[in-house]
Amino acid sequence: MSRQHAIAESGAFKESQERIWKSFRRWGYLQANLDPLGDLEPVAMPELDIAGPEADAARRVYCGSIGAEFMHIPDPERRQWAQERMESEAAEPDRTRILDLLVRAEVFEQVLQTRYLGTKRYSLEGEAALLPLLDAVLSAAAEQGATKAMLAMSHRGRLNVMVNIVGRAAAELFARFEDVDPRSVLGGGDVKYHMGATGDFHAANGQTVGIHLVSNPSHLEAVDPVVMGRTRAKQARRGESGVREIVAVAMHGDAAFAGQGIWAETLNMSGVPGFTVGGSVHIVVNNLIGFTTVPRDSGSSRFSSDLAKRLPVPIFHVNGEDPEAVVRVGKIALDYRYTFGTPVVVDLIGYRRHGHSEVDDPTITQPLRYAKIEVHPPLWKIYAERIGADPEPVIQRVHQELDAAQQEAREIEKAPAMRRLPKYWGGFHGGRYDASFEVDTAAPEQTLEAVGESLVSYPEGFHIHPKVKKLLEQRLEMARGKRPIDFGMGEALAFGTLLLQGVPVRLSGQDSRRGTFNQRHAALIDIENEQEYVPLEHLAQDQAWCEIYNSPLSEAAVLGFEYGFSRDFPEALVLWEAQFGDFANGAQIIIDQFVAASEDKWNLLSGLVMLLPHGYEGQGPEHSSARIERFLQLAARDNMQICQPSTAAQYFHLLRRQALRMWRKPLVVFTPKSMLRHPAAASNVADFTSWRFQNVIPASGGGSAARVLLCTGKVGHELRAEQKRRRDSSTAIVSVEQLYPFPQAEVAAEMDRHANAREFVWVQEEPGNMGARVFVIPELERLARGRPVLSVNRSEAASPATGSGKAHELEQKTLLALAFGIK
Ligand SMILES: Cc1ncc(C[n+]2csc(CCOP(=O)(O)OP(=O)(O)O)c2C)c(N)n1
Repeated sequence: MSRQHAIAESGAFKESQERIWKSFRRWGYLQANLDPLGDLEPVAMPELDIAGPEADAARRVYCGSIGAEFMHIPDPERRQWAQERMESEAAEPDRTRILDLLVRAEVFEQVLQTRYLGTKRYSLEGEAALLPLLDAVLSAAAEQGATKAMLAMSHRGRLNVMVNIVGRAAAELFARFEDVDPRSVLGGGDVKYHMGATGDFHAANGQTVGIHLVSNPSHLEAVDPVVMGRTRAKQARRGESGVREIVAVAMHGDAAFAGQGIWAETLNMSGVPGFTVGGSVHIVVNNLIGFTTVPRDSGSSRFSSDLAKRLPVPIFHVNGEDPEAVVRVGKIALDYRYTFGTPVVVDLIGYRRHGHSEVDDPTITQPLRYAKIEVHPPLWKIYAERIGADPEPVIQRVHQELDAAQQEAREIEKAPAMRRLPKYWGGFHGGRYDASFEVDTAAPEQTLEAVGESLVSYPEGFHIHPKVKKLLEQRLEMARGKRPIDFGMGEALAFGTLLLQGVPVRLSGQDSRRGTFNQRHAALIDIENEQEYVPLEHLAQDQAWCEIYNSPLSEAAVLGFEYGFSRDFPEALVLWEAQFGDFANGAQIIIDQFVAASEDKWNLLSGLVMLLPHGYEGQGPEHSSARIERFLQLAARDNMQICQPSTAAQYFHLLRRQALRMWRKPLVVFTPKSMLRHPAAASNVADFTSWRFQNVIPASGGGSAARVLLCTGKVGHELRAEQKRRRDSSTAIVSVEQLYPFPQAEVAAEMDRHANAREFVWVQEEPGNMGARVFVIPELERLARGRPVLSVNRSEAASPATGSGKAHELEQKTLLALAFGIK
């Protein structure tokens, strides 16, 4: 053979070898040995039907206990990284540590089962490898410089993780099982497998990582964006080292991961500038079942993790019965997060030893799988045999520890708090409203003028859009008291004055930077190069930070994220804006479970602001109503504030009040659309330099009216215009600007002031079954001292508004006429 021929042949040989490896890198995961019970059959792949030593070697790497998906990532550097980690020798694992954790996982569940028979605990048995996996992830995180990990997880294995990873004392958990202190949570509180917990994880290298296991509701995956928002806030507190120091690790059930849209929304946000957290580790605790539903019925693809492939991120499937492979994958995943700053997914495949909960019988629906599980040994046993270790001493020790914890639990009299709040929550209050919380929200005239001037300034040579230029000129006149201040400027002044006082501002929402109604213009855009300039970031050297983001077109995840952010930045004004208030119902789970109820359930506060454009303007059923009625139905025990400011100054004071009071309660604001520029809603500078938010704007006049109309929002302006048109002097119009907590004293004062009024009329634009009517009428009746309380509203309806602009006008005309007593 000629030399040249030999070289060519060896080149061809190399190429064919490389082709073999490529095939296995690309498709090997489909034939990997991932399911401990063997129900997940390998997929026939002609590309992998190759024999020979090279194919055997590639098969060993890619079709063993780890199935790696990374060839869909376009960036060659990332593929190369994953390939090298897969194809290099695994580090020697700490087998004693692994066995210890496996024993702890199972003994903990058995003790709970024996002592608290018939109680739901959502056992981890069948997925015991989750503990060594978390241990590997968090230990690797410690090596990378993490000081805190934010953990999200649902029910499965949560109690186990609380004790064995978060480091809560088992005694505290047992006390929860004993329900030692029911009186403290009458009508409130939450079940033990939803409670959050904080603690310390002791990493393999001896370092400590603080852990926050985030409180969550039953609603699966709803916690995902919350944990990301919390992570981002904690990272922001740390500054430059934040992304390294704080890492998010989220666990998911396989059925929930495949099915819940909020997770898809959260994933989509992971690379968007206002929402990144420098990557996160996601673990699918995949027992191949959801309650009674098998994967075939849970989704349309082989793996529940497939959704994650919408992003160029790696997915590592791993057989949960090969703990050493699991530990290896945990480290690879964590290192990937730190190297490339994206999400990474570990799909931990195991089984579920019992029913969905322990009171459920799984043999009714999956008799064959459960016949296998019945005789399947626990993982610690399999592993101890595999490594030739005697597990008995560990088992004994863990039993002794848990027995002692049981004894200790009996002595506990008060429900133990499983967490401590970070220091930055010191000084803030929850609970009932108290007048002592009130603060002065007025701003000095010079400050307003200075802020106003900065708001309209931009760098030399910046090419401003002519329409924006005009708007800025108007704003300058507003700041100088030469023109009434409109809503957009009122908001900018609220933000600006707060920033100068050291209060950071974060706002996100769809198209929020410009503003859906062309009203905000937080970022100015150079028309020649699209460079952006945010005047609110350039007020003063020592001002607080200001971040205003356009969000993806998602409601649930973005609201969840901002709620989470507010949880870890109580000193900031954190706002989420709906495009139209109507769309906030896409985030209903976050509203119900976190915004409205987190104080009641978990004693956790938030000062989040929701801005919800609301008002009947003939724009159809889905651009009219932010569903005031739904928020009012959620209101109880001063859990939040629900307001509809009708002037720019009211809005200004409301935002400032929210930031400057130490009372941390969510604030729902129904914001205007057409009223944004309406002269009646504009305010004078004097209203900003004095006053504070008025819960009720009293009627003008001396109190001699025969009828008193009470209302909230834009209709008040329309009623006043109508009154003027009619030259009516016998009607008084009162604006209720805060609907909840209902300002009883102020409303009562107004009603009493009109001693001769024969009747009180609640007027609203919304249909009778919507709006504030159902909530307000009983309140008014209580205060009316026997005088009649009537209401004027649109007829009850299934959808909030008509689709016809003309019909709207007719309705509105009738509504105003009725309000003035014309039948
Ligand atoms: C949004 C939502 N829908 C339905 C339920 C009721 N539910 C609770 S657990 C569960 C099954 C979850 O299966 P999976 O995600 O695979 O987790 P596993 O329980 O198997 O660990 C269901 C349907 C819920 N909690 N949340």
